[in-house]
Amino acid sequence: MLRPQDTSTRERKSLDGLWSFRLDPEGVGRQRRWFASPLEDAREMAVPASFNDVTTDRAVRDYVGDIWYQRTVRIPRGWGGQRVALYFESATHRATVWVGETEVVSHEGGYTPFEADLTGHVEPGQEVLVTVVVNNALTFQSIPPGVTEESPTGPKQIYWHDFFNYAGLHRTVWLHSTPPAHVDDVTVVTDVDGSTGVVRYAAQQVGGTGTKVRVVLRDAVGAEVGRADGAEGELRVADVHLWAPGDGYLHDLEVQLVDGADVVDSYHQSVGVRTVEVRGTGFLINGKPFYFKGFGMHEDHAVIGKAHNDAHLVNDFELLRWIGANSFRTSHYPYSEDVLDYADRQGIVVIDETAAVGLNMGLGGGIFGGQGYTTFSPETINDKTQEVHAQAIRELVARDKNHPSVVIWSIANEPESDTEGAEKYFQPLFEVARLADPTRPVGFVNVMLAPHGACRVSQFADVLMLNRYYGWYVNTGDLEGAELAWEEELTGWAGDGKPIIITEYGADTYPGQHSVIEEPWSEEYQTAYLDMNHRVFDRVDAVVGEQVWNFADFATKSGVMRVGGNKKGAFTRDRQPKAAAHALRRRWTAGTDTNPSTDSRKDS
Ligand code: GCB
Repeated sequence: MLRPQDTSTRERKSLDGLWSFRLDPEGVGRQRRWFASPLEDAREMAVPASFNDVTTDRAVRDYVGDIWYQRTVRIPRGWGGQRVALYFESATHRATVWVGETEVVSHEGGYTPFEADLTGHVEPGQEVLVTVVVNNALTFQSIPPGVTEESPTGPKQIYWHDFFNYAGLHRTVWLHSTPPAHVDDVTVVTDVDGSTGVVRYAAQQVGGTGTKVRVVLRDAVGAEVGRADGAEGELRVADVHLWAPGDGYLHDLEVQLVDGADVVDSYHQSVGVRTVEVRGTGFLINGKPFYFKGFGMHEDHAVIGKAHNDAHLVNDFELLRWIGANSFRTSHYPYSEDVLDYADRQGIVVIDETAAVGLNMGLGGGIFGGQGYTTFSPETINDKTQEVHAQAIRELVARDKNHPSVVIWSIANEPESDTEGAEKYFQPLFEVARLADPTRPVGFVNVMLAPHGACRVSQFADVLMLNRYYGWYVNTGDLEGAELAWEEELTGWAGDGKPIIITEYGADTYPGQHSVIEEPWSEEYQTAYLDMNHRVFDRVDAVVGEQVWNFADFATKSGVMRVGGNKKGAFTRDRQPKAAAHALRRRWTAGTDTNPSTDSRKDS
C-alpha cells in the first residue's frame, strides 16, 4: 500500500472538513445499522481532529467506546476505469468503514494507515455515504494497552501512559484513484561507495499483464541521474549529493509501470542517499559520528489534540532549528506521514517509535493506576498482545522504511524489561523488526526500574536508549546526589560497548515559577537540572545523544502529579520558551551557526 499521490496517472481528493459525528454510549449503532442512512441526532466534527477537546462537553472529552463519523462523497466523474480507494492516514485506535451499506475495511491500531478498495462498489459521478465507526477503548490486547474498570459511576478507562488518550480521525482521509495495473509498494535502500551514491530499489506491481517496471532517478533540480528497467535493481549516482543531518537533500525516484511505450502508472518516491551504522559505541551517519540533540515530542495542541496541522508542523520545526536541535523521537507512537516527509526535507533525524507504551504495571504504582496487575500474563499482556504489537512494528516499517530521516526503530517505550516474561515477549519482536528492515538499528527505550544489570531486554538492542529522571523522580531537588547516582549507572551501561542515547531526561517546570535557590518546578531548577545531566553526558564517551523530555508541555489525564498536563516542556504548550529553552539553545548552538548539521560536541 502506498500513500495517495497526484501524479500523471493518479489523483487524490481530501475528505477533510466537517463530518457528522455521534457518540454511541449504548453500543447499538452497528446492530441498528447507523451506516445505512444519514446519522440521526448528529453534531458536526472537524476532520482531522481529536474529537475530545473540540466541544465543551465533558461526556465527549472522556468518552470511551464507539464514535460514528459520516459524510457524503462524490466520486469524481473522470475516474471511470480506475481503481478507486479510500485511504485513512489513521483512525485511533481502531475503525470499521462502510460505503453505503457495504462494509469495506476494518483496522486495528491508531497511528498507521489503512485503505479500502472501493472499485466495483462505486460509480464515477455517484454520491455515496461514507460511515466510519472509530473505537477508542484500550484493552490488554491493544497497543497501547489499557483496561476498562467498572466503577459506581460507570466504566472507567485506565491506561499506563502519560499522555491524554486523544482519539478520532486525527489525520487526512483521502479518496484516490490509481490505474487498475499499478505500483503497490516500493522499497529503497541506499549506500555510499566513495563519492558514488548507490540506490537499490524493489517495486511491486498488481493488476498488470505484460506491464513492466521502469525507474527514473532525478536530482533535486529535476535532472535525470539514472534509470533502470526491472522490478528490482541498483542505480549508481556519481558525485552524489548525500542526504545528511541539516541537509535534507532529496532525489526523486519515479517508479513507472510501462506497457510498450505507454506509461500506465507513475509513482514518485523521495530518496535521500545516506548510510546509518552502529560501530562500537559510535552512531554514524554517512560514516561520520552523529550526536543526537533534541527532544522526545508529542503530537499535542490545544483544541485539535493529536491532529496533524501544517502550520503547527512548520512552527515546531522552526523552533527545533532555533534551539539547535538536530533530531527527535516520535514518542510514543508513529506521527503523521507529513511530519516524516518534512523531517526528510529539513534534514532532521528521527527515532521512529511504535505505540507500544505503558506495558509496565510496575511504573507509577498508585500514580498511573498500575496497581493490581501483572504485566506479562495470560490474562494481561499476552501472546495476542504480542501479535498486535508485531503487526504494529510491521505497519510502522512498511509506512516509514523509505524515509532517510528515520535512523532507528524504537519498538517500545519503557516496558517492563527486568523479568523473564519481558525477555520472552520482546526477543521475537526484535526479530520481527529486523526481518521487516535489515538496514536500520533497532532498540527500545529502557525505564529507570530496570537499571544496568537488571534489564533483560537491552541485550537484543543495537542502541541503548535510556530514560532517566535523576534529580526529578529520584533525588528530587538534590542535584548533587543525582549527579553521583546518574554517573554511576551510566558508566555501567557504557561498559556494554553500545552507543547510548539518553531519550528522556526532564523536570516539570511551571512557566513563570522562579526560585533563587533552584527549587523543583521553577525555571531555574529546570535549567540547573539539565546542566547537571549535560555534565554527566559529557564525561561518558558512549553517550551519543541527548533528547530532553519534552519539547513542549502536553496534555495528560488528570493526576496529582500533573498541573494542567505534563510540564516538562522546554516550551509551553503554546510554544513559548521557558528559561531552559534558552539554555539548551546556548549549548546546542555553541560554536555553530545554529545549523543542526554541525555537531559542536563529541566530534571524533
Ligand atoms: C517517562 C515516559 C513519558 C512521561 C515521562 C514523565 O518516562 O516515557 O511518557 O511523560 O516519563 O514526565 O514522567
